Amino acid sequence: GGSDAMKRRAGESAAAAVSDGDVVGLGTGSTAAHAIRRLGDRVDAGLDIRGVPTSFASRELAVEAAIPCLDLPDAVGPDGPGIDVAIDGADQVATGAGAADAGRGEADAPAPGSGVSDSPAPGGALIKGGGAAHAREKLVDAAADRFLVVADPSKESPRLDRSVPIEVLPAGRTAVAAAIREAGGEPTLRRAERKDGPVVTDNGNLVLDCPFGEVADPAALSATLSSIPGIVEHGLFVGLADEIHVGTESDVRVDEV
Ligand code: DER
Repeated sequence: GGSDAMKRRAGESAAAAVSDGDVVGLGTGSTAAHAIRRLGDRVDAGLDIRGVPTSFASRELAVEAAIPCLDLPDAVGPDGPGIDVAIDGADQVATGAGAADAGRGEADAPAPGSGVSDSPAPGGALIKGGGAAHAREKLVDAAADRFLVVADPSKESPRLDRSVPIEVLPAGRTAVAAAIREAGGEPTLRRAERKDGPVVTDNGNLVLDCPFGEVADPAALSATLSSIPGIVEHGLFVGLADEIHVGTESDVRVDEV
């Protein structure tokens, strides 16, 4: 639909930011897929890059695009080349005052009218995990020197208020669900569409989709979730992004985050 053209503009804008010799984190989802396809065109034209896929799906796309790939452990470990840039989508991007406090707890947020600049904290706040790939995505996106988010305008919101995907160890699902309720979430097991039973991630785990209402303090909720035993990874990406490329009706907007 219309938004596919906007997703394509976003993905191609980020793909243009990749330099010869780069190791590139390849995100998951339909917007990142546009970046991967454009990188394939650039590889055809002589660009020398190595991709680091974040899922079975993004590896398939990279193979189709003839982008040479590195496995995550070979890219990110102390002897690896490191990741120069990662390109990845998001389910939601905080753009309002909430983003300003994303990297700070509420307590540190400047009092209204205090005149203290509410400049957005570096790295912003995202919700990811719609494609159940956020565990490896966070590894790659966090390891990258630069993390470029690619999105259409429907992903932007003043504050984060979408459901947060949480990857859980299957054995831990009931204990984790209880802990998530304690933290104010309403966990539901993500059902598969073309398979009986739940979605199983590339890592063999399950996904709980957890709305928390409006997330006033993404950094605090991120820390709370990360402390719950049995959670493999949650979809709050706080303070990790460097730029967001937003495809619009006729153009693309690139914002520092
Ligand atoms: O799984 C993810 O985090 C993806 O980035 C995803 O949620 C965004 O997918 P889309 O680009 O197809 O909207």
